[in-house]
Amino acid sequence: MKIKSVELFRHDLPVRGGPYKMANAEVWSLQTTLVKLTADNGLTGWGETCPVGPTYAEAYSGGAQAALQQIAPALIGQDVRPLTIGRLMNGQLNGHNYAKAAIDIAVHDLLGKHLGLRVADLLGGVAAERVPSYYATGVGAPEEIASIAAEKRDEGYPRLQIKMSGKDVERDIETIRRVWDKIAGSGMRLAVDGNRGWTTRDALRVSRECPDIPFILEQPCNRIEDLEKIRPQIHHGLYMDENGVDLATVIRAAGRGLVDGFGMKVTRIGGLLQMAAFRDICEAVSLPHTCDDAWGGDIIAAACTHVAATVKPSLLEGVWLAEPMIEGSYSIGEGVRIRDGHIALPQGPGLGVEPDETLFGTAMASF
Ligand code: 0XW
Ligand code: MG
Repeated sequence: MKIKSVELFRHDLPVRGGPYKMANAEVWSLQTTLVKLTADNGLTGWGETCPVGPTYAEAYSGGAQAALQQIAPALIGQDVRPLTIGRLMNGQLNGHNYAKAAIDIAVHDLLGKHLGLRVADLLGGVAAERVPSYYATGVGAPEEIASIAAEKRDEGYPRLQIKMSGKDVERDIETIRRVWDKIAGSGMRLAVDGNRGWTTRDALRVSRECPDIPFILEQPCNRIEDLEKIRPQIHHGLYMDENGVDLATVIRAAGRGLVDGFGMKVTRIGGLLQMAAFRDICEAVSLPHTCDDAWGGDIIAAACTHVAATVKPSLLEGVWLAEPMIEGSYSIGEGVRIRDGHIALPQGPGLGVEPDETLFGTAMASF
């Protein structure tokens, strides 16, 4: 089976009740980029990449679209094989993992459909048919975030991530305390996500002033050097998110004992093949991690859920989906949904979701 054509589409995903606020981003609507691969046997595979605005990571939708147009012509006539396509893409463009990931996801979808296998089976095999999700609040007033925490606890989410403003550390500490008052004893786990926003001074203060609250600190500061600086002085587990840009960085961070886990994004690491390697590295050194993306519709949601279903369950921190925060859906059928804080693995073959292509209009580019 060889790739016969590549089409790129753009589609807007409006934020329900927007904006969604993080320390370094405030977004009302996200433009997602979709890749459709058609094979010489008529089968199709879909991929997606959707940066959460231009300031969350070194990624933005215009960059994804330009990178995909640079790579796409070289795909025509190639065998549908994730590893060889990955190497081929590296030969066309240096870096730009988040764009390559959309092609990698589409290749997995197409190959799964061809072989009659779910993507999770292509990635090694299913460990769980239903995976835990977690809810991520935006930045907000302490009392507002505490009431969201209570609501999500009651909905059955096993984990909550709260976003810190990075601007007013006293208020951030108050938010943590109020949230913990609501969830302590419930079994719900807590991640405090700085999204790179705190100085090391403020991150140290948060940890020093909340020694009694068992949260993990996620990407509190901007750089790896900042994490190194606070690491020996904090009382909390430290997770890397935005700094985990590739496998080499993950290997260094894990090997040196810099972190206790990762928040990982399928597109940031370069797609499902890289994500499976990341999963195996984490399992080898017993580090827990999430399987998320920064944003995206049902194709991204399915990709995250399929890889999460293959993770050793004791190491899976959860799968974050943008689904509760997106107005509308582009899927035919129900798509991938969170129920009682958990997600059922889509039934295959491939990703197990089909987009309604008519919603995307004409392709922005075809090869
Ligand atoms: C909560 N997320 C998974 C979604 C937002 O894009 C940010 C991200 C994170 O953990 O930083
Ligand atoms: Mg994070």
